[in-house]
Amino acid sequence: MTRLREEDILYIAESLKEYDKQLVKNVGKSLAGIAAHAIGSTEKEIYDLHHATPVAVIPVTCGEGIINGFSGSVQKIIEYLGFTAFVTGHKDVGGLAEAVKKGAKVIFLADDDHFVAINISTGRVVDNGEATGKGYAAGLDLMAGGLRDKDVLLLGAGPVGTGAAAFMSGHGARVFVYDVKLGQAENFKKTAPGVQIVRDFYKSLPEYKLLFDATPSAEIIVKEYVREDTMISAPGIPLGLSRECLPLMAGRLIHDTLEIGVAAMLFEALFN
Ligand code: PYL
Repeated sequence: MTRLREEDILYIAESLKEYDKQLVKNVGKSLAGIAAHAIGSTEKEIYDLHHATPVAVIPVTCGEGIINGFSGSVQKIIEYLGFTAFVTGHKDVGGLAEAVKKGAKVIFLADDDHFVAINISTGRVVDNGEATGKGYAAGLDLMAGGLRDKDVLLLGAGPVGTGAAAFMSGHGARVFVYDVKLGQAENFKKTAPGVQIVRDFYKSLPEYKLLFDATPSAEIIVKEYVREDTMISAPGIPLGLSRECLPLMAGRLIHDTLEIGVAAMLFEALFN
């Protein structure tokens, strides 16, 4: 998992409204609508049932420590979705105690290896990787007008790819997975029924209109491999598209730093 830098996070809160407008224009639904689609629900159902659920975000100092702006950005995304959220004044164990004392029912916290949302009432634990995969797959489903009977090339057989494959296969897509570590793709196939393995990356890339980039590799997709109808859902950080591709992908690329993942985590943690 690529560790975010302060500069990756800096503008998230102030850009949320504009980013959401872009999602509605390009994908057809808002951040909340995409996250609700990821869990097979609707914004209305989630708000009707859970809008009063307080959420806490706990800064965690272990490992490489706090990323300035990380907890605050997670909190702002959750508030933007219409929920009450606060960052605990204390960190680590003190923050957990504070969150529970202040009545939080869902808590978000991240160390160097895991970013989770925990529903204290139900015991549900949601992993950022799988939730992000589902959220971005839901976005691709919406942007593509449905994935049923369509081929998707999934790049990256890790936790994000796992969540994505589950959603896409469940929505009728034929999922083809490539991973630079063939063994990882083979293990993935064992847990993801129906997924087929692709072995030659650059030979395969031009054959697919729908791409899902769940890799931490930068600039692996160059403009020679982008068709005028290519659609890419790209949770991977850094973005796997080369800069020269960006103008070619206007309106057909989904990519952000935390937004869709946090929204999908929250809705999955709330939903019983
Ligand atoms: C959750 C993000 C998404 C991509 N990479 C993941 C990452 O940067 N993980 C590290 C998060 C550390 C947070 C730090 C804090 O500020 O609480 N422990």
